[in-house]
Amino acid sequence: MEFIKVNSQFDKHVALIELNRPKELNALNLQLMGELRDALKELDDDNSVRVIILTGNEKAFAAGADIKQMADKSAIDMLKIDQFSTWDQIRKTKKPLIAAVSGFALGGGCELAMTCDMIIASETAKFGQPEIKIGVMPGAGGTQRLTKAIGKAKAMELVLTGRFISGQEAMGYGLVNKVVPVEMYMYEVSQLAKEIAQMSPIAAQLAKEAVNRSFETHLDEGLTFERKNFYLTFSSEDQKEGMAAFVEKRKPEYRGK
Ligand code: DAK
Repeated sequence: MEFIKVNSQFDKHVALIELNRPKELNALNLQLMGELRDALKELDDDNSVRVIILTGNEKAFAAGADIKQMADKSAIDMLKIDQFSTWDQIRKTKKPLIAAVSGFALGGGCELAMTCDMIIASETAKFGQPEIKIGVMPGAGGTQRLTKAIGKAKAMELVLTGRFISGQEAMGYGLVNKVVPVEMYMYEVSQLAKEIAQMSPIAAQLAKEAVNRSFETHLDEGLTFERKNFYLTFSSEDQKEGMAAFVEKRKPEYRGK
């Protein structure tokens, strides 16, 4: 792996992926995205991992897709490269995926953060969809996810002006879970990951799937989907363990079975 670093044992049941193209502010070239897709798939299949953190560095989470790599491409070149399958694969990660964002999260970088399930930001974080300034528009979910996350008026403003917003502002719009000083954001995200890693990984996966379903369906169908996943949790040993532990007034020991 040239452009990402993976630590599958960052903490108990917690894995960490760091984007690692610092000189280019973690611009997302095709190789990096391929490596990220493969790493996420591997961690998703690894039974010892329950939560995955995705981060960049203090200066940049990711400043977008690699403009230099895209600049001279034709529409057909872009179609043939078929980046969508990579992004789709990332979107289908089953385990909880938390973005730890400091510095720039722009264009594809902002879209990548929004693909994650939660975002912890540092006070220096800057979110934006500046594609309009280079004559294009968001292409990896920006117009859809940003609008769902922050509403039409603000999404229009960001997409049409290319302006950046701070982590604090992003939190005000509901895009970000928490904003903390820069020296704290990795600590904060690891605390959140640890907390989730203590839960039944089966319940966590089914719950994540149900929350995400709410974006894709109407209420009735979403409620049916939720109910089926709820019933499914009763086929796990973890459900028996969780409820027995409650009754016996002890801490549950989930085994992901
Ligand atoms: N691509 C390539 N290189 C980049 C880059 C990027 N997005 N962002 C920064 N760099 C490089 C700079 O060129 C510079 O390289 P050198 O000149 O040193 O070789 C180095 O990183 C440091 O950047 P700066 O010197 O510019 O640093 P500053 O602090 O002055 O400015 C900045 C930071 C983030 C404000 C600025 O670098 C900037 O505006 N960057 C571009 C931001 C941007 O426009 N992002 C959106 C790109 S379009 C799709 C999937 C994804 C996408 C589309 C489709 N499909 C699935 C189909 C996504 C599209 C995009 O993201």
